[in-house]
Amino acid sequence: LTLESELALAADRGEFELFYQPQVRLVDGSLVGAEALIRWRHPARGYVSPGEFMPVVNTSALSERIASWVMETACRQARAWELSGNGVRVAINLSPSQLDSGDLAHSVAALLKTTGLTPSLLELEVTEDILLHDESRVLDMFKRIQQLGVRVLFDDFGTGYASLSYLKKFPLDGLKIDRSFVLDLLADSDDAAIVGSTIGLSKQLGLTVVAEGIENRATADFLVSMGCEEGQGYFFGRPMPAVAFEKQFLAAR
Ligand code: G
Ligand code: G
Ligand code: MN
Ligand code: NA
Repeated sequence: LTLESELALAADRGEFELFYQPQVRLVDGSLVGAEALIRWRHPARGYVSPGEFMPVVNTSALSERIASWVMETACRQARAWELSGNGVRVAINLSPSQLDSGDLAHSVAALLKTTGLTPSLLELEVTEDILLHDESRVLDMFKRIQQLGVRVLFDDFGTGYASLSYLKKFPLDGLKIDRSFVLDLLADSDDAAIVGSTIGLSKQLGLTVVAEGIENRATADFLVSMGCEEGQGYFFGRPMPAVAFEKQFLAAR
C-alpha cells in the first residue's frame, strides 16, 4: 500500500482529527484564539503529525477532500464553542489546492451560512506558496474573503524567498513570525533583530503580528517589550484535542 492509498483509506475511516493550539494576548496570557492543526490517528502508530503526510496529501487527488474536511470541521467546532458562550477565533491552514480549484471565497461564504459561525471568529493562514498561483485571481479571492469578515494571515513569515513582495501584493490582515526566528530569540542577536524589525514593519503596515514557537516566559516577555501583541507556543499550550482544549482554556473563562 502506498502512503497515498493509506491516506485515502484513512479519510474513508474517519482517522483524521483536528487538534487546537491556544493563541494568547502576550501581555496577560489571555486566550484570543486557536490554530487548528490536523493529525492522523493511525490505528497502529498513534497520532501522526502533518509534516509526515500533508506533503503527500497536497500533491495527491485527496488534497481537496481533506482541505474541505479541515475547513468544515474547524468551522463546526468554532460554532459549537460560540454557541456555548465561549466564542474563540479559530485559524485554519489553507492548502495550496484551495487556491486553484473552485472558488474558495464562495465555499467560505457557504460554510459560514450553513454553520452560522460569526465571520470574525474565522481566520485563514496562507503561506508563500500562493505566489505560485495566479496572482490576480488570488488577490480577488482574498478581497472577497475579507469582505465576508474573515481575516487572512501570512504564515511562516520570513522563511520564504519573497515575504516582503508578498506583503506588498496581497491585502493581508496580519502575519505570523515563523518559529525558527523565535525559538532562539533570547540567545541569538540576529534573530532578535529580525523579529524586532518584523514587529516594527507589521505595525507600520497596520498588520496584526503573531509570534510562533514561544517555549518559555522570558521569550514571551521579550516579545512584549518589542511590541508584539499575540503569540502561541508550547509555553502557553501544545496542540491538543478539542475536548482537552475546552477543559483547559474555555471552561475557566
Ligand atoms: O502541527 P505540526 O507542527 O506538526 O504541523 C506541521 C505543519 O503542517 C505546519 O506547517 C502546519 O501549517 C501544517 N498543517 C497542520 N495542519 C494543517 C491543515 O489542516 N492543513 C494544512 N494545509 N496544513 C496543515
Ligand atoms: O507552520 P505552522 O505555523 O502552521 O505550524 C505550526 C506547528 O508548530 C505545529 O505543528 C506545532 O506543533 C508547532 N509548534 C507550535 N508551538 C511550538 C513551539 O513552541 N515549539 C516548537 N518547536 N514547535 C511548535
Ligand atoms: Mn499555521
Ligand atoms: Na508557521
